[in-house]
Amino acid sequence: MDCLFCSIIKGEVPSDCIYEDELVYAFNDIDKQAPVHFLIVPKKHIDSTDDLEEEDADLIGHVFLVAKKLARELGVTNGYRIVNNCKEDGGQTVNHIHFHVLAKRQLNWPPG
Ligand code: DGP
Repeated sequence: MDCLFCSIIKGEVPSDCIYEDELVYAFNDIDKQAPVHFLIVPKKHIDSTDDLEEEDADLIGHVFLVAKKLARELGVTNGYRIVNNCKEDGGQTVNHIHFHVLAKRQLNWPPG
């Protein structure tokens, strides 16, 4: 199965990596929507949030703790947004679960 984010995690496709551990890989988004905009991608291939299983609960908790840690390290002091687009209506374009972290500008609500 061809998966862009699996290829990025394996280093087969270059990326601007900012963090990696045994569970997740984080890199700057190619299509930046805020001064800080990176993706946290579980190394385990899961298509979307809709495909999560009970056994993935700790992994997703870890994603959020990594988001907090990286935001702090990047000097984010005024808040941030974590976004997960799920499947077609949710606006997901890469079918490997991932979490956007956006910061350092006032973000709008509601989303489009
Ligand atoms: P989503 O629409 O939620 O599935 O977000 C996918 C994001 O992935 C989108 O913001 C652009 C980003 N992206 C797509 N291809 C690449 C790539 O090759 N490198 C990087 N760094 N980001 C990518």
